[in-house]
Amino acid sequence: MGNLIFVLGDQLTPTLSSIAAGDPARDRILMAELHDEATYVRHHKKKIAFLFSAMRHFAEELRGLGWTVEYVKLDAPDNQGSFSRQLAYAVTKHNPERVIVTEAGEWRIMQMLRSWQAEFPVPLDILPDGRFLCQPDAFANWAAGRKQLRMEYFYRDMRRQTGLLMDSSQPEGGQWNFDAENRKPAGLDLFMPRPNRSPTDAITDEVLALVGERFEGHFGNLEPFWFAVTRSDAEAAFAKFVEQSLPHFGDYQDAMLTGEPFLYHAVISQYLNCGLLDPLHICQQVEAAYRAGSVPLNAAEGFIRQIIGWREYVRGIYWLKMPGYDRSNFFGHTRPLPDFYWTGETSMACVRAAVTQTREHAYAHHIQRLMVTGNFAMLAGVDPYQLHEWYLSVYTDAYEWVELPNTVGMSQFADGGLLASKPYAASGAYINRMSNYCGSCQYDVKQRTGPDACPFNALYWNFIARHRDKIAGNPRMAQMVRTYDKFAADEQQRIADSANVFLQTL
Ligand code: FAD
Ligand code: DLZ
Ligand code: SF4
Repeated sequence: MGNLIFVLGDQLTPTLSSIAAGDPARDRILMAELHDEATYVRHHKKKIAFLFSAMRHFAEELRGLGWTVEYVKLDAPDNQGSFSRQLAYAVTKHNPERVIVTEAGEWRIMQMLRSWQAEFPVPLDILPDGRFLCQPDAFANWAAGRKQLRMEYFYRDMRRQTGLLMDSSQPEGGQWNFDAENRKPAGLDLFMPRPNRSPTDAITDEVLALVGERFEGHFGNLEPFWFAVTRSDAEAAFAKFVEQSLPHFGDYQDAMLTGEPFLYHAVISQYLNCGLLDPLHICQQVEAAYRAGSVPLNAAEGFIRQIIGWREYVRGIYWLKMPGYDRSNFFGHTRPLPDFYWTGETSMACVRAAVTQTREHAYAHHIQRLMVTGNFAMLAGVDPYQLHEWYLSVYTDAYEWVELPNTVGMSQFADGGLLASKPYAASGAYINRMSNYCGSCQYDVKQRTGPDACPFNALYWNFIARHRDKIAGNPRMAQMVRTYDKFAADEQQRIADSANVFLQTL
């Protein structure tokens, strides 16, 4: 035969470099559902089902384009369980001239690919992943010599590079960033949009049965299952977002509401990250909606910033800092992850809401991840590595290249400020301002200490006190340290006591 093209589970894009390098008339594509990949962290059942179904549908899409696809289902007799064993098996079976693969999204698997180059008896080509707008070496060049790697400057370069929302050499509307107009709390609205719900088909039903049986003990509800698993359904879900939610995306980006997990968010990261949607293409659609007058500039700019700014930036940080970044622990936190991250059984209404919807949907929006579960973990001193494994396993969109910098860098400040300019630490007042959770909570968000006080409050001031040496020099934290210093000694003692009593219950 000709070449063997190994397509990994998050490479479901027909224009992928490895596929574009092949010839359907003589080459063969290999894809495999692998026990090792589904269990190296115990992924949410819905995440595994989503990916297996999307992989199976992609294999069909490729066959429709004339490719020969060897698709190894999880329960196939010749399933070897791991990337390395599956490839070794296929190489022995087909004796290809070359093996072609697009570089993997994770450092762990890139190491594997590189080891194959030495181990396997056939030449192995590793091609760049052209689905990203900034390649790791370009990011390293951008980062070289800079004292601080601020996303905002990276983002401006990406705007110039892509031409998105540019008015010749100037940013559209005269500003790069319209965040000052964003971040309003949302009100309950009967006409709140909902993400598109794709019906399951026979392929998805078969996968759901398989996952239900083989990964029964994994976290999360398998059903209802409504994620898109084909490119056309993912595109339809995105089109619905542009029409219904995007006009309010900027306004309510940071809002949280009981019973409304999705608000005006796109709920597309799972599609982008496995290759069903293309980042540049969707940004171009958003720009077109703005230019057609159906979306305001603050929403279009805010959305495009998340994709060509944050998404590319965290990937750049990941490849710049791996290996080793995953073990960052600036504050030296060691507390085990509390059980309620799995059960949702806590009296804190905000944490309960975030964990419960995570169990149901394998989704929580950015502010829930950052300011509820992430913030709580940092204030409580949870080991960032354990928290990283939690985020990696519970969200359908979670792959290490994007999850790790968001967890370790943005939410835990465990890299000491490489990614974030200050720790995202907040007391209950922030959650109260941005949500309606506190109204139904057993705790009183207005009290700082005592058994009825919102735990975020004492934990927040206790965090400031415990880490004052590490944060007092940060211009954006110095004011909080000064405020703490002005508290009377007995109030400082009450804060420490309240925080410790609460922490002992974890
Ligand atoms: P929207 O709010 O509608 O935003 C649109 C798109 O922008 C997203 O789909 C996503 O592709 C991109 N985006 C927005 N913020 C970020 C960001 N900070 N980093 C990268 N892309 C971003 N995102 C993941 O894709 N995978 C993860 O594993 C992941 N883990 C996270 C862990 C923590 C602790 C935090 C704080 C954030 C994490 N994020 C992760 C970023 C963000 O929360 C999700 O991208 C977003 O919630 C996905 O929902 P959405 O599609 O509705 O996004
Ligand atoms: C996340 C995941 C899961 C759950 N299962 C598979 C799988 O069965 N086969 C596969 O090829 N990839 C899977 N993945 C994605 C990988 O763990 C990994 O994130 C990507 O291959 C990195 O490029
Ligand atoms: Fe969360 Fe505190 Fe509000 Fe309760 S009172 S919902 S714990 S912020």
